[in-house]
Amino acid sequence: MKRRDFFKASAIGVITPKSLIEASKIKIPKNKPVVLSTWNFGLKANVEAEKSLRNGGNAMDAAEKGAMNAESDEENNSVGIGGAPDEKGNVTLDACVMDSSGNAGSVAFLQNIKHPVSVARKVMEDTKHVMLVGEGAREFAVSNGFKEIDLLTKKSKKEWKKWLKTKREMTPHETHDTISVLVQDKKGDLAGACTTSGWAYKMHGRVGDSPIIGSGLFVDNEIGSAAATGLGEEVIKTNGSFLVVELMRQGRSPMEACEEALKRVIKRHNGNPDFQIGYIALRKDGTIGSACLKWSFEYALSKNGENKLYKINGLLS
Ligand code: SD4
Repeated sequence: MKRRDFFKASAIGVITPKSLIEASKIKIPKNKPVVLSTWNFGLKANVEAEKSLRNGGNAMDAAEKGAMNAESDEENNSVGIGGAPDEKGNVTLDACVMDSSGNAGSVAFLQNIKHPVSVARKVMEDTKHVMLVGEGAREFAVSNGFKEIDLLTKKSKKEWKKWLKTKREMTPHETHDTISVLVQDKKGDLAGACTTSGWAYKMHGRVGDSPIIGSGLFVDNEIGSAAATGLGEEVIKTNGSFLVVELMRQGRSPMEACEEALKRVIKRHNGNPDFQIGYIALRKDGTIGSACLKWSFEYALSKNGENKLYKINGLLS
C-alpha cells in the first residue's frame, strides 16, 4: 500500500492526516526558555527552574529544581513536607518526571522522603523501571542517600487532628494543589515534573494521577508537554495529560487541547462535574495554554525574562 493510500485508509474519526502536526515543521525556539507551572507557588518554582537553566541545566534539571522548591515549602499544604496527610495521619507522596528522550520515572505512596521528584528522577535514570511504590520506593530512596524525615509538620498535624473530629469528606478542590512544572530549555527540548501529597485525608493507600505517566504528566519532545492538577481519579480515567499532547499533535492549540480534554470529563459527568481539574500545556513551538473545569485556576509563566501569574476562569464558571 502506498503511504498516501495508507493514510486515507486510516483516516478515521477526528484524526485526519491533514490535521496531524508534522513534527519536523514545528519552528523550535532557540535560546528562549519557557517555564510553566501550576498554581501561585509556581512563581517561586519558576524562579528556581530559571536559575537552573541559567546555570547550564537542561529542561529536566530545571523542572526538577522547580518542583523541589514546592516540595520544600512547609507552608504549601498539598506538596512535600507540610502536605496534608491521609486519613491515618501518614503523609504519602506521589511524583513523576519525564525527559526529552521520552524517559519516565515515578514514585507513588512514598513516605518520609522530602523530595519524591528527585527519587522519581533516580528511578528513571538508575533503574530499568518506570515506577516504584510504597516501601520499595522508600528503601530505594534511602539506599540512594535520601534522608528520612518526618513530613508531618506541627501545623499539618494540628489540622489533621481537627479534621479527625468531624471526618468531613474534603471536597477535592479544597486542597488539591499539585505542582507541575513544564520546561522548554534553550535548545528547545522539553521535560516536566509533577509532585503532590494528593487529596487531603485520603483513604490510606490512595494514589492519584500525579505519578501516573500520561495522566498527571506527559512529555513528547516532538510535539509538546502537558500536566494536570485537580481530582486525580477523573484525570486518570481520561488519561488527561497524554490526551492533551495528542490533541496538540492533531493540530489543536495548547489551549484548545486543554479545553477538549476537559470537555470529555464534562461529558462523562452529564455536563455537571462537581470537582476541579486544571491542565497546563506547552507546545514545542514555545506557545502555552491552560484551562480548568470550574471556579478558577492559576498558572505561573516565565518567558522572555518575565515571571507572571495568570488567573483563568473555569469552562463551566
Ligand atoms: C491528586 N491530582 O492526587 C492530585 C492532586 C492535585 O491539585 O492535583 N491537586 O489527585
